[in-house]
Amino acid sequence: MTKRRLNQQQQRRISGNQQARQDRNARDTGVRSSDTPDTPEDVSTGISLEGLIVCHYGQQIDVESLDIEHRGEIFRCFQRSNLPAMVTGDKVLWQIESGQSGVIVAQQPRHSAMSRPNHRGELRAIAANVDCVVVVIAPRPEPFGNLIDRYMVAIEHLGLRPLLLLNKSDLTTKSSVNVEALLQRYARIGYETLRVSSHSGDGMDLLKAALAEQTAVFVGQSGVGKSSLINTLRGVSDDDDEHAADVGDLSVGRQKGTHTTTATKLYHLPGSGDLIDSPGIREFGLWHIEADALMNGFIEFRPWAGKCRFRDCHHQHEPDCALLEAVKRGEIDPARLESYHHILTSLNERD
Ligand SMILES: Nc1nc2c(ncn2[C@@H]2O[C@H](COP(=O)(O)OP(=O)(O)OP(=O)(O)O)[C@@H](O)[C@H]2O)c(=O)[nH]1
Ligand SMILES: [Mg+2]
Ligand SMILES: [Zn+2]
Repeated sequence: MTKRRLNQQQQRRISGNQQARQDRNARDTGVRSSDTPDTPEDVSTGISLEGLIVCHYGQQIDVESLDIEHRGEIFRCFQRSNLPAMVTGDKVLWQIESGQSGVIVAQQPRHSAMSRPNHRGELRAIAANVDCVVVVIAPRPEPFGNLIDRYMVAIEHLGLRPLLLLNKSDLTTKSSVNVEALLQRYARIGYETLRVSSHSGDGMDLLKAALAEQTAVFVGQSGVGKSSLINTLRGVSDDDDEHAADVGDLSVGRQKGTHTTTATKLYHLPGSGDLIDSPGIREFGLWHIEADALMNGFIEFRPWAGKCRFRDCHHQHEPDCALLEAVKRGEIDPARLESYHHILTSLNERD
């Protein structure tokens, strides 16, 4: 079955048709067409409108109308079976079926996507048309393993902007992992980092400024406060049942997240920009990449690529290894080299 994506000519034709229809509407009625009730015309002629996927749960997809017709309204849609899998953030063409429901008839081209592999190792988008990936960590739940490194490698390969965010700066912790030191490690490498508290508001203005005009997806472990951060950025209280994204307490005892958010959802930031909330994850498996590509994802290793004495150097105990020497001189954090080896081993084991 052929997957339907619009070519440029089709898109031009559709937007031309839509523009003509909108001009006609405005001329004939003198009112914004979104003020007019649904007409049978929408159904019978199958007019395609522009829309944005704002939430995707199983088979059901919420599409926000971007068309002058019904702008800002949400329609519960399903997608035609010949279309590729779509995700929150995808721009689509859709048609009204009845009332507030509709059908997606085409996917518009994506300029980017945040992706991760599924259990078969195939790369799957989790959010489309994303500019920035906010990797959230917190003192509680404690960051685990080399999750941050895996995220950073993936974000680098996908050509997106990473922002490492330490939330819950209001908590003082005696945790075994010193999250402040962890944040500093990435800041030293040159990554953009911020330290905030969604509860006290500390640093939230800086975060808002950093995300202006962007579509940012929030990722990380369950319970680090992704949904709470999005609520605070939107000026909505966590307790506002009608407008807030659901926020869930950590488990009693182990202080782990409780997987409160179950669907990836897009929220508009007042002013400019969009925020995408995603479910917390247990681990981020990388898709298959070669050692060279993995090394390239550790951005501070790049100046040393190809500088080892042996072309097939494994950077473990070989003489004149440029990476080991850089570690000795304090130019590479040993934890990052260890993390690189750890990821490489796990990729090889999986294969
Ligand atoms: N002390 C403190 N607690 C916070 C802060 N931000 C969020 N929390 C709390 O952390 C817990 C988890 O918050 P959520 O926003 O549900 O976390 P999440 O990352 O969206 O979790 P999932 O949806 O399960 O992935 C809740 O009890 C929040 O109230 C903060 O800045 N300080
Ligand atoms: Mg959440
Ligand atoms: Zn080497």
